Amino acid sequence: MKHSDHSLTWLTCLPEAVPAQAVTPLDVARAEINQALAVMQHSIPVVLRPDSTLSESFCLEREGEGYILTGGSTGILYGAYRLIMSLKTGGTPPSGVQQPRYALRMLNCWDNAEGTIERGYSGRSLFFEDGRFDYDPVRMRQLARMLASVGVNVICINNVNVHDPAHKLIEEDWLPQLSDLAAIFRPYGVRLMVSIDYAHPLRCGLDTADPLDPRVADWWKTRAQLVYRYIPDLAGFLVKADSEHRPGPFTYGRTHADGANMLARALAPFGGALVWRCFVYNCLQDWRDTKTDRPMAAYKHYACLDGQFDRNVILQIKNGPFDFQVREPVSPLLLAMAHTNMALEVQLAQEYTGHQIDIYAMPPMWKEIFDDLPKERITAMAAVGNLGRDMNYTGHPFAAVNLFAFGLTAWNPDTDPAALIRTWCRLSYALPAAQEDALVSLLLGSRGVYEKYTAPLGLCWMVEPHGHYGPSPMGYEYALWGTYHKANRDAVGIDRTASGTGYTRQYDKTLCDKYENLNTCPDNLKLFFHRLRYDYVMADGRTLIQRIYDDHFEGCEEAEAMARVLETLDLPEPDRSEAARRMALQLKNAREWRDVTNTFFYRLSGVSDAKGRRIYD
Ligand code: GCV
Repeated sequence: MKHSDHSLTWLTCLPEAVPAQAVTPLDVARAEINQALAVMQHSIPVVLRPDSTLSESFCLEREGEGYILTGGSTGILYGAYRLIMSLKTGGTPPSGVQQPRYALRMLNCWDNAEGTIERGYSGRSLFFEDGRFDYDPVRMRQLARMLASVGVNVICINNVNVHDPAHKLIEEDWLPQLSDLAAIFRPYGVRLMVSIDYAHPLRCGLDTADPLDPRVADWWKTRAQLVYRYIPDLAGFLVKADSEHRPGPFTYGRTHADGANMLARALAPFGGALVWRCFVYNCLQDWRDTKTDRPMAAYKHYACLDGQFDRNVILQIKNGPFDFQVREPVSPLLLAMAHTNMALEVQLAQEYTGHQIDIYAMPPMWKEIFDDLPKERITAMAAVGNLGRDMNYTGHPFAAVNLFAFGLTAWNPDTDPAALIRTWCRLSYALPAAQEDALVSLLLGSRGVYEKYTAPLGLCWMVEPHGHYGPSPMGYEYALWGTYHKANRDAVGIDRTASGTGYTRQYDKTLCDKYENLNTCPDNLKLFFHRLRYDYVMADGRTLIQRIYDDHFEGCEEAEAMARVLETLDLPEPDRSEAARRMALQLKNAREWRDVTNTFFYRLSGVSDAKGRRIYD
C-alpha cells in the first residue's frame, strides 16, 4: 500500500481504483470483489445473483466455502462492500435480507463555486475552483466508492447558500458538466442533488419569485425539464429559503408549503425530491427582546403546516433546535409532523465541534438523538459533509469515522456506535488488539471530553463568533443571532420552561415533564432548559459553579490523557504525524477553553474553586 492510498481510510483493503469503464453497480461490485479477494488472498467463490425486485436490498447466503450475493442493482454493490468489510475485519457478514431503513441517505456538501467550502475544514472544494467545475475524476470515483461502501446514495455538491455563479448548475452552460459528474457517480448508485436559489427566476427576466404566480411555477417546470434532460436520475433540489438572508416565499406573504409544493410539482414528473430545510429563525434579533426564543422558531413556522406538503417534499430538520451545538435536545419539530416526510440533518463538518482539529466521533451523539426520536418518524437522513481536497479527504484522519458511521447509521440506525467505530478502526488501521481497544475507547469518549472542556451542562454559544473555534463567553451575548446565556453575577442560562419562554411546551407531555422538572432534566441539558443560580446544588451534591469548574478541569485532563494514548498507537504514516500535530492543537484549545471559561465565571460569581486549582483572575 502506498501512503497516498491511505487517503481512502477505511477502504485501504481495496488496492486499486475501480476501472473507469465500470458502468453499472454490478460491474463495480464484480471488480471490487475480485480485487479484494485477490489482495486478501482469499479464494472463496462469490456468486452474484442480480434480482431487480430487490433494488437497494441484498442478501448474502453461505454456500459451501463461498457466498451467494443476491440483490438489486445497487443492492449487489452494497452487499459486495459489506462482504469485503466482513472478510477484512474477521466479522460475520449480515445474514438475511438487508434493506436500508431510509431510502434517501444524503451527503450535503457546502461547497462554493469559487472553491471554498462553508464550514469546511479539510481543504478546498473537491468539485469547484475559481467559479467553475474543477475536479479530479480519479478522486471523484474514490469518493463515489467511499459513499457507496457505506450506503450513501445522494450527494448534493453545492452549498445551500447558493452564491454566484453556483446557480448556473441548473443553467444550460453548466449542465453538460453536471451530467459528466453524474456519470462518474452513477455506477456507484450515488445520485447527484443540487442546491438551488429560490429566487432564480428573478435572474432570468421574471419580476417575481412568488410561488403562487403561475409564471413562476411554469418557469420552474421548464427548468426542471431542461435539467432532467441532462441528468435523468437527478435526486432533486435542496433549498434553504427565508433563512439567514436567503430569499424565500415569505417575501410574497406565502407559506413554506406554498414554496416547497410549487418546486416539488416541477420535479414530480421526473421522480425528483424537493428537500426543504427548516433552519428558519430571526437572525436579526435584538438582544433586548426577551419574547423571542430562537430554538422555538422552526416549530412555530412548520408544525402548523403538517400535512400540507406534497408527497415528494422532504423537510430537512437539524437534529437540535439551535444549530449543531455540542449538545442540544432533539428538535421538537422532528416530533411534531406526523403527516410530513422529514429528513434528520446532522453535521459531520465539525463547525462547533472542533474543526476537525479536535477529535470528535459522532456516533454516540446520533444514538442519543434516536433515544428521543422514534426512527419511523423520519424518512431520510442527511449529513453536512466533512470532505475537502486534503489528501485524506477529512483533514483529521479520524474525522473519516464520522462519514463512515453516518452512512451505516442512515442504512440502519439501530447499529451500535461502538461497533461502527471498531469496524472503522479495524478497516483503517490493522492495529494490535490492545491498541485497537485503546483507539476505540478514545474515539467513543471523544465527544464527552470535548463537551466537558467546551460547553458542559447545556451551555451553548460561548464560542468565538464567525469562526466557531475557541472560547468567547460573551461573543454572542449582544449579537443579532438569538443565542444568549445571560450569565450574571448570580446565575446563568435561559428558563425555557412553561414559566419561562415556554419552549418545553413544544414537546409532548413526557419530554416536556422530563425537561421541566429539575430533578429529571439531565445534567447535560440543565442550562439549556433552566436558569440556575451558581449555588444551585446538583444531584451529586456539587454546586453549579463547582460543576462548571470541575468539568472544564476534567475535560482538559481527559484531553491530555487522550494525547498520551495517541502516542502509544502504531498508526501508519502520515496519519500518525497528522494526528499528533492536531492533538497538540487540541490540547492548546482545551486549555484555552478551560481557563477562559473558568475565569469568566469566577470573575462574575466571585466563587473560588473548592479544590483550589488555578483559576486566573
Ligand atoms: C450554510 C449555520 C452555519 C452556516 C450555515 C447554516 C445553515 O448558521 O454557521 O454557515 O450555512 O448554519 O445550516 O444553513
